[in-house]
Amino acid sequence: LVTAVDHVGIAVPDLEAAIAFHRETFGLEVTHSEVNEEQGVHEAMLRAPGDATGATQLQLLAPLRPDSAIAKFLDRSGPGLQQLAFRVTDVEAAMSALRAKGLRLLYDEPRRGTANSRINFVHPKDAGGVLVELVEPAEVH
Ligand code: V0V
Repeated sequence: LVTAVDHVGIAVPDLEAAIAFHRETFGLEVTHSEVNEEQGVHEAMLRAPGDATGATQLQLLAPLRPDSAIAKFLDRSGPGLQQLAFRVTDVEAAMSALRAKGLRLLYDEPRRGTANSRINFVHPKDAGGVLVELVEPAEVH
């Protein structure tokens, strides 16, 4: 079902400040950044310099709007780990398999994630208190 840990997501109030912190403190490098209007985030993906393409990345997530998931998370919990994302080859198949085990998915159909991936989330109450994301990467050509 799961082929890799795709990324770990941290909610941050200020994306540029968080990028600078992770670059200057830990030497991480930004590989990608984008605005996802539907998800209400301005995000960046970072990786350790020794890691190959496809290795687990760190995702920094800043809110675009006060009613977004990240803004609500920051209000309730403050900055910190917000999600764990598993890479899958077929997000619909993963959704079906998890539904069959009685887990609640947040969306009926996959939505658009980072770099045109297809994503869904398992409700944190059904995954040990962790917001688990399923990511089917876009095909790389
Ligand atoms: C809320 N809860 C969490 C949580 N957020 N627990 C663990 N991790 C989190 N991130 C807990 C919360 O404390 C409540 O526990 C309970 O879940 C239900 O909370 P709620 O008030 O009913 O719901 P909300 O309004 O806090 O929403 C929570 C959910 C929301 C997970 C439904 O954040 C959501 O829709 N997330 C999916 C979208 C998302 O996170 N987008 C931003 C990343 P108690 O108090 O009842 O015990 S975008 C992204 O990752 C992209 C683009 C990508 O990777 O490609």
